[in-house]
Amino acid sequence: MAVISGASSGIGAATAKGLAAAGYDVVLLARREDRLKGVRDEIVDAGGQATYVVLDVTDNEAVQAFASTVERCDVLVNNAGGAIGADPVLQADPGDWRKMYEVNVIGPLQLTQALAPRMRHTDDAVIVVLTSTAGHGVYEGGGGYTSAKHGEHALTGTLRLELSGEPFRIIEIAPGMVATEEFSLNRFGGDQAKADAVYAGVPDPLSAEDVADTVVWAITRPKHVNVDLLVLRPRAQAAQHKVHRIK
Ligand code: 8X3
Repeated sequence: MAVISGASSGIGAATAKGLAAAGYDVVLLARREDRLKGVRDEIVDAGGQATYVVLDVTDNEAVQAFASTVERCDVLVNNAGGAIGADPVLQADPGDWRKMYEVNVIGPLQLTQALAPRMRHTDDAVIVVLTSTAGHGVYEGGGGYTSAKHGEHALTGTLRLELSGEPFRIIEIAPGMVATEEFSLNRFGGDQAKADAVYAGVPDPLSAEDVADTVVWAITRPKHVNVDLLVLRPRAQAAQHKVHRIK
């Protein structure tokens, strides 16, 4: 059984579909029930096994209550996360930074703490963390998000060290520019023009499905193969700041 957080849209939904197609029973977690239902229905209509639970990963009581209903879990994909704003450090709202730390670091921490004990039945437990290239470099206006994603990268690496010798694979996938329906829209508080500007003129940014393919590939490697860290960018993004745009 595979649990995927942030499964109501984007990379999380695409990963849930990919894992279901690979034969996993999937449990979809997210806050929005209408969206979860839609993803669940798509998976079931395609012949897969899926259920959903409405859950905010930053709410530890709810995370614990969910975990207490789980008997066995083989795969956990910590995907829920996101950015708020693009303000320079000197102008940024500390409240936004706190929210980003909560969803990108504390959320995965809580879900991992709650589910890891339920993954010990297998000799191939897999925990995937979707970080970002923002966890491996910084950029102007990205201070709150890059700080949180660096924190999530540190959480992932620490977990791998601490579970060494146990049958866990700890996999970090760090995508760069991915054009999903909501990431940039959420970042800019629903401002579609600002969200669109992020991808303007970029030939073929990554899609949610491109990232999901990679996540499913990493999970389905043999149990002795741990994809520690995989950085994934579109061809048009040679580095965080080096983005090829067609005028
Ligand atoms: C998203 C990548 O470049 O917007 O995680 O920080 S970026």
